[in-house]
Amino acid sequence: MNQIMKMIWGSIMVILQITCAAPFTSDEIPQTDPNATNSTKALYKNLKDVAPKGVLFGHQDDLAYGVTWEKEQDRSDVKDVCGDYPAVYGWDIGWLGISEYNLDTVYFDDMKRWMLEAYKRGGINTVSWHINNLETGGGSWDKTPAVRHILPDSSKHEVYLQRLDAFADFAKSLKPGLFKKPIPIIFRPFHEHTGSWFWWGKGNCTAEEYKQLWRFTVEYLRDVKGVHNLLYTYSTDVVDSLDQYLEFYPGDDYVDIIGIDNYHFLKSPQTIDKSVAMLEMITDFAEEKNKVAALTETGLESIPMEDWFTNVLLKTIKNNEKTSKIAWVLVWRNDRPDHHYAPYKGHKSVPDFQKFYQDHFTIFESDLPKMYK
Ligand code: BMA
Repeated sequence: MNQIMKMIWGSIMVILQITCAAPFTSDEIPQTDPNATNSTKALYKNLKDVAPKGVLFGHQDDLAYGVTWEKEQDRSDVKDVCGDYPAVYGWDIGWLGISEYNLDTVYFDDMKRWMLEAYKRGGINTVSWHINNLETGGGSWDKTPAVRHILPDSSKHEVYLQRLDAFADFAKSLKPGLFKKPIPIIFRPFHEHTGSWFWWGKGNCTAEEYKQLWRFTVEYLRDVKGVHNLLYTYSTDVVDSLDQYLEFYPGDDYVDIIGIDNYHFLKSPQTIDKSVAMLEMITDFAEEKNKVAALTETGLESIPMEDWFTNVLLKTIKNNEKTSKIAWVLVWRNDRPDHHYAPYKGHKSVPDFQKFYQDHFTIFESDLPKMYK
């Protein structure tokens, strides 16, 4: 090879190395899916990076309605009171596949539009699933045992597959542009299972049945339906110990995010210690497993305590180095004056929420780094 050819060949090799270099190291890739889309991998890595630096604020159904309004373009009760959107948007797909709208009357077409709007502004979407009892057709709170009936080779398995197919279509349809891959979703099915109020909860199914259902769900969505834009969140209700937390844990390869829902011990400053201990427990476990921890649901219904956001919630999260490592906190929906978890215009908790917003540790949408790059 003459000198010029050598130079050209050398340059080609350098370009190839740059363009083909794996952008993620092996422990940055979500363990549930090595073939996750690049933006899903990026979201996972960026959640890990941002977790110790601050806490993302999330709100359920934020764009869909507020205490005194519904379906107003670009409106959000959170934005009404602090001028910024939440960083994390919670949605629920209960009734997907059997109705055009979910159990709280949010139309799935609207939900998809809002999810894409949130993504385009840089926000993050997480989806929970108040799925009907597939044995009886009743709601999630119908405790008739159903898990064993929807597992493979059982009487209601086909019905479960139809629901999963509907979710796979939903997840794959969330494309931000014609030739773009669907946007990442943080999927949080079968939550609060350490309590016994849902049909997938303790006492209504065995831990083994729950694990089988979870693993089947991941494998079916990923391997049969080819859904590669999901991060899976395991979230219990409040627990006393790591053993209790892990009783239903389906395994490291089936979970990306270590979550906990905690309304119970965040009702007053008196129980902060218990909440602190639980956050320490999940951030320790997440660190050991190289995963992300999150306070996946909380809130004080109708916020009768004016300083709840700073004096209970933020105090718990910022309590110490370990508690500070949760990636996000999500408060539940703003339905009506006696059932809302974020403030709305005129509510007495607004001044304190503004302090919470201004605190350097809280991250709202406009503070977010680029989560998909
Ligand atoms: C509950 C309440 C219900 C709602 C359900 C699912 O906590 O908010 O009104 O239907 O969540 O979103």
